[in-house]
Amino acid sequence: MTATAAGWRKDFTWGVSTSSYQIEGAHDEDGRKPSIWDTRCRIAGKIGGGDTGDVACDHYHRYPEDIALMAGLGLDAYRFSVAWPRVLPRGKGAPNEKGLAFYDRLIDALLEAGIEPWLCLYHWDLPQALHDIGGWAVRDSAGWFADYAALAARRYGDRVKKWITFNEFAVFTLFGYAIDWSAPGITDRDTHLKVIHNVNRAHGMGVDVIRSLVPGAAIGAVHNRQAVWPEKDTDADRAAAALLHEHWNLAFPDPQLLGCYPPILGEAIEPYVQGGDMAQICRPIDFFGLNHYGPIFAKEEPDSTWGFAWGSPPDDAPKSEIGWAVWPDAFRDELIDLCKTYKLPVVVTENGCGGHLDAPDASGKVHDAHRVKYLELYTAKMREAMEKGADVRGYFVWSLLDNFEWGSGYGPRFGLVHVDYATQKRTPKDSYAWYRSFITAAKAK
Ligand code: GCO
Repeated sequence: MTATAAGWRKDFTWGVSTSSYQIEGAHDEDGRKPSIWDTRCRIAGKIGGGDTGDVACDHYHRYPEDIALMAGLGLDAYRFSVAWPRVLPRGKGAPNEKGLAFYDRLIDALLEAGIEPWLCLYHWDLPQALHDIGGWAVRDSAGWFADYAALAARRYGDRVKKWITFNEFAVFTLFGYAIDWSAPGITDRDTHLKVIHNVNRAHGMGVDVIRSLVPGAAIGAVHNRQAVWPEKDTDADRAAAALLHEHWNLAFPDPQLLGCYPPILGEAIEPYVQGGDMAQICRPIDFFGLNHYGPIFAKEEPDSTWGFAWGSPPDDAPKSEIGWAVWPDAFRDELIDLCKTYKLPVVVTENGCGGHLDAPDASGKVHDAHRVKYLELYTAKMREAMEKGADVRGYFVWSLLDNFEWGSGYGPRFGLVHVDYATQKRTPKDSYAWYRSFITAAKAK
């Protein structure tokens, strides 16, 4: 299916994405218990500015105002994540009714505003209580996730028909268990391998649960997927890029959609694979969620967990204000490659641009021409990919609001809407107006 000659497909979904820990706040309100990110934020030196998600964008209380901002864009859909420790404070066992009721209110208000809820079950905030008994490193974790998925499916499945099991499997596992850039900050090869396999098993079990409990559900998984290039054109950096490519781009989509691990990782993970695991992991899903910002770079790092480290883009490469490579052709090529490799419809579940300078001027306006330019470039390349046959069904900007950018804290701003964290004042940026006009025009053709 491709873009119509005159314009975008009539059923193309335009949205925005957020995540629970990055925007909700209310970290200990109404029964929510700590996640591994609450714990990490309390370890000195781990988060830029010493920031935490304790308050974030106070979305837990301000969601009506935020939904009004979504409606102002003319959105079709909103992708959010459920905070596992809000609905199951200890990760399993007794649900927290007040936590469950928050998402009832959110979902009902979205539907009232004519915005389709896209629910992601896991956007990195594992209940600390589960980590304390082994977390993703123990095989029971897949069952804990399946039980959590069942709770959400039974509670929300009458109103939510778009389901995502995990956000960015490769990012939270690599950064959390091999590089110490994310919670829980472990750097151990064997633990990382167990976590990769158990998260894959959890995904497969989650798909089965949602499929059995939510009639008509469209189920997907979200991967941050992009080209991995060597920082220097040397054998060592090329080998580093090949291994990071397996970790970043293949360790999850391949077993989930092709039924096998990529070669180097496959050999390393073999000791943790038990009979029936691969069939449990590889379950039919309905869309491939793609988060994409730009290509990433690898360099050899002999003393690291896997022998590779994060490299830098070439000095002359176009970059965003936060130093990420801006490479629209790589986005086009990624979309085309994905469709050929996995033969699934693709939904761009995150694409956007970080900035440091977004702030209201004397007249109170937030001019973010850099973000408008990025979004223009990337949506044009998405259109080009579709005209070359890529089956792309939707596009969600990361993000509606400036929010907690993990290890960087509140420094980088990705929002179409500026948030003054001291006052919680929301100010739509120029890119908000651009997106609203873009959606209006795309729907008109
Ligand atoms: C990710 C996450 C988001 C980030 C966004 C900017 O891709 O890391 O999905 O939570 O905030 O992508 O880094």
